[in-house]
Amino acid sequence: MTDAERAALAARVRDEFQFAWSRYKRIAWGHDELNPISRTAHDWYPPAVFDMTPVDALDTMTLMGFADEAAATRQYLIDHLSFDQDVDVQVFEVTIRLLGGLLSAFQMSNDPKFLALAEDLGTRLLPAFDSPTGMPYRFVNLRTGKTSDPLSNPAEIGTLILEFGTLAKLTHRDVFYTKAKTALAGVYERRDPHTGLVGEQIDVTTGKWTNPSSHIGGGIDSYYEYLLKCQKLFGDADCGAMYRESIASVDKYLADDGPAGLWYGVSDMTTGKRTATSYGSLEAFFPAVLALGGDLDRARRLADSNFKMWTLHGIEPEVLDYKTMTAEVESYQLRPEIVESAYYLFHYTRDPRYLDMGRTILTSLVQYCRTDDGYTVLKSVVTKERGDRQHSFFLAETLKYLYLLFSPETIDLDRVVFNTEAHPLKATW
Ligand code: DMJ
Repeated sequence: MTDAERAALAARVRDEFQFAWSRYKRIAWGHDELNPISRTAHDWYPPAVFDMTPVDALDTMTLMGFADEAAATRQYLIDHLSFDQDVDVQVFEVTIRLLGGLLSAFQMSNDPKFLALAEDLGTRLLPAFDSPTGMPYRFVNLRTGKTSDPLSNPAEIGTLILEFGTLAKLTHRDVFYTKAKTALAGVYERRDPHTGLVGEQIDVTTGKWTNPSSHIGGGIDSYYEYLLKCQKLFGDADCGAMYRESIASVDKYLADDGPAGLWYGVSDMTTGKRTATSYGSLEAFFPAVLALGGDLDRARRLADSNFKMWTLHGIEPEVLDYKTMTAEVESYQLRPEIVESAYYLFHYTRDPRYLDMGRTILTSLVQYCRTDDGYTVLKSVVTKERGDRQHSFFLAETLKYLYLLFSPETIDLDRVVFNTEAHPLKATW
């Protein structure tokens, strides 16, 4: 790919971001997300609104150079965002999207009002950690601190340390770091003593596993990502050791390496026995983590499998049986993970195949998911039937990673750590 072709692709992604953002603004401004087919808005926790799309999209527009739009969005958020709301929020989602977005807004703008908003939100989330194990309940009421739902999972428990840790460093309140690290280590300490694997569901009041299914997909995925990135961002050697130990088990029991390429399937955490050959659009983040962790060989081979999954129907399914190459769950949710992996692989290898992958993915997105009023999810990648949601992570992650893949390198991955919602964080402390 020539430099001119790359530049044209970056410009195209920038245009598509502007399109998706403008339709959100036109139809769903003042709400969390856009439903582009019904031309309606979606709020996560009505009657409260947390401006999910503007918070998630803000650092993407900043990186893309939409300076005036970013300034106006920052002002809007400062004037309108309030977390003093009587609603039960999901700790994980609010942390990765809102807390992560506010912290990157603070680091990019140096406006202390964003740190104040982040500290207010973080403080309201803290009661979630008051369980007998220190692992957080899934939901907490932002006004009363009342918690609910003890049946959680490694991803929701272990994907908090980057945001709470950054908040701790920036506010000098260690409590945020300590609580999130205790939670993360709580999952690790309960790994199976024989296989070293973790399961899919755990009761945070008893510390007992309630579902022993082990994999790298939804419910577990970003637990591994945060073990590694905790070491990168904070220099926390415990996290690095936990990552290395965990990934050895994952490679031993979950990797499925054969003539059809490298995949990661599902096994029972106690026996290590294979129970399913499922892999999907969420699992596609794993090459990025492997590359960041230094295992470029597996990262490259798994990124090739990602691309096979994408090209099977011209766009990836939510879940694929990689043995039969059939879609088990046919939807596509505008997910970013496959692009995230292409971006990391290109960064570390400079192999142009990842640019070509990015171009194919962009072309499919435009062909199948672009509507007159924004981008939408698909109900089926086989029939290409459309659903009705422009998720905030499409602007936070999918378009950001595509843009970063094609644009000249501006991010130093030795200094910047992306949270799992692609909000860049830096060790400025
Ligand atoms: C995002 O909210 C985050 O990337 C999360 O880790 C997984 N789900 C979505 C994107 O698919």
